[in-house]
Amino acid sequence: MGDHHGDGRPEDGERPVHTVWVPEFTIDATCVTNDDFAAFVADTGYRTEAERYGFSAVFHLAVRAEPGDVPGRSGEAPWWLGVRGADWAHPGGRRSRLDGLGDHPVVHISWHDALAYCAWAGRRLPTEAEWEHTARGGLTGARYPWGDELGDEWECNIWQGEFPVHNTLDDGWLTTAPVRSYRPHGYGLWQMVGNVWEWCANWFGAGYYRASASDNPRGPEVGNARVLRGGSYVCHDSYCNRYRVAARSSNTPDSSMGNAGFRTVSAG
Ligand SMILES: [Ca+2]
Ligand SMILES: [Ca+2]
Repeated sequence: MGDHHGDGRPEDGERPVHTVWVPEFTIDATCVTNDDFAAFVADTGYRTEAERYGFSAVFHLAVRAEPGDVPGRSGEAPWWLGVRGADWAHPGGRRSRLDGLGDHPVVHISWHDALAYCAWAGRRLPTEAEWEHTARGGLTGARYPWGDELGDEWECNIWQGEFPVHNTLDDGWLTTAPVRSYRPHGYGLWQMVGNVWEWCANWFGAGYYRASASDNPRGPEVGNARVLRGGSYVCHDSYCNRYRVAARSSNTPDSSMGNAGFRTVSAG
């Protein structure tokens, strides 16, 4: 695990590189889709945290809402807007629908929502170690699931152009892409990097790698934020090169946003 190249920001805690072992598990080849999540909601009547709070974070170019639904911007990341009425079924706000997005990853899902889905499906979230082992697809120390270079053809859904105002759509997508876009990596999984961030089970600790157990590490015992991995369609070298297999991020477990979802692993 960890950043073999020195690409990461020190505060993200991608180093030191260290060896871990994880027990055998199976993991979804793709993120949970809107169709998958709709089946869960139809069966259980579950309401996500974004639905209960009445808003979620939407990338500014993806907003489909009345002006009154968009009260303000955050100073730190003005390209993210808190949009009233944005939720998994309305990813851009009240004026958006899921039409044609059934095979896209479900978004506006908090960590708590992801756990509720997992409980229904008889699955669980991957630990951060399981996620990174999987993302590497059998390569050791590589930057991306397919190797060290981005290459001539896009292998993942990130941002091209001038961030955050002009996206050239070189990779085909402004926001989410269908979960089976591009090509699968060495283990046959799709889009471990790019498209949407993926929730992991454990708490985030920037200093955790210095103290991590080597046998099936499960993260710090306490924390404020849960781990997110893999980067998203908003990632761009100019401010966020976290579409690498070693890159780490986090958010509070009740947070939801239009560029984060999850995949599940076997519960056994
Ligand atoms: Ca893109
Ligand atoms: Ca991903």
